[in-house]
Amino acid sequence: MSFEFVDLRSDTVTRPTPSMRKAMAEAEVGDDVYGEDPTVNALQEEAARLMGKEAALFVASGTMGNAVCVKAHTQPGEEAVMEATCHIYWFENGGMAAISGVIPKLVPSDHGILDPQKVREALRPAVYYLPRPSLLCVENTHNMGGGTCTPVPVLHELRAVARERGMATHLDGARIFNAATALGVAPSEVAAPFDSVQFCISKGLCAPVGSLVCGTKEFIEKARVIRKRLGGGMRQAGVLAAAGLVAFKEIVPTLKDDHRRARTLAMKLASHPDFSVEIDWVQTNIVMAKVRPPKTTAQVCAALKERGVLASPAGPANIRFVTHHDIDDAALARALEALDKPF
Ligand code: TLP
Repeated sequence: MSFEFVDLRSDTVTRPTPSMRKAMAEAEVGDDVYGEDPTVNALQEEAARLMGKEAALFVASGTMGNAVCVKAHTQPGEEAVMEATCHIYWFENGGMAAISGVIPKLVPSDHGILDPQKVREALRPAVYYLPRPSLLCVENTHNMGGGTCTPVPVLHELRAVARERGMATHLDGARIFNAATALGVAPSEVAAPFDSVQFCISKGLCAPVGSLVCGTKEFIEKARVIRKRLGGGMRQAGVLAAAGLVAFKEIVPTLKDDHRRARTLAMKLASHPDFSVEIDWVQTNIVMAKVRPPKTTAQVCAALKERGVLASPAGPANIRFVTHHDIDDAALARALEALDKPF
């Protein structure tokens, strides 16, 4: 057998499980642009049910899901308010500007958790010559915050702030099932304060491709038009959707194990001379470890690779480690062993 790295770069590296591959091979399909793919329809219905929304739309990626929602909620020249290190701002090629013509208003936070009062203070006054803040975006769990969870009461406070100004609310819930697992609530409770939510089946849920956008029936009809305009009208996409249906049943209940392994890894990193970790902020499947200077993140990632472990630099000082379904206890043990000595 060829050598396999312990790949902790992201939960996007997960591969479909054997039962997913079987479901994909056997999926009933049709032309989804005609609304005739029964497996896509089943996935969308189940996604809407899980999120407590009226309807859902299968899209190609989390990036497309966020882009469709930002476009559906805004007009060019308006402002979208969001946390300063969020994915929509940092990692989506300026899509909100290129596709929707909106400008971002960035609100700094503690580990990705927006403070409702700070959001209120960031909103420009309602004066005709100022860009109108029309959308509040929240990320839960928060990726660059280190997989942190915004508690449900705070989400409701954020919604209240947005409503004071007649703004729509969007949740980048790429990892909403991780958030719900860690918070001990149903995903629909995390989604409730939002007019739209996008979540990914292609991260910790192991499906190969795709995200779901959820909202009212009216919103989803608007989103469907935008998806098509972006080239995202897929045809026999049931082969992909089938994996998502398996993920809800088989993978979601295992996310707690990913979180347990992340915590074990975080403790090990915290005791390592070359790292520091804020252990209380390790809440789900992501560990942000700060590299102690003079060592650099590039040096440490290269040395980890030599020891069979992959992780990614995240910003100038941090290395991000992400646990997922393909990291079982044996793989975790290999990662821990690689951290037995200094770099
Ligand atoms: N995140 C990826 C990278 O792009 C950073 C990762 O490895 O974590 N929202 C959030 C919160 C995300 O973390 C990601 C992907 C997306 C949206 C975009 O999803 P995709 O990759 O499906 O476009």
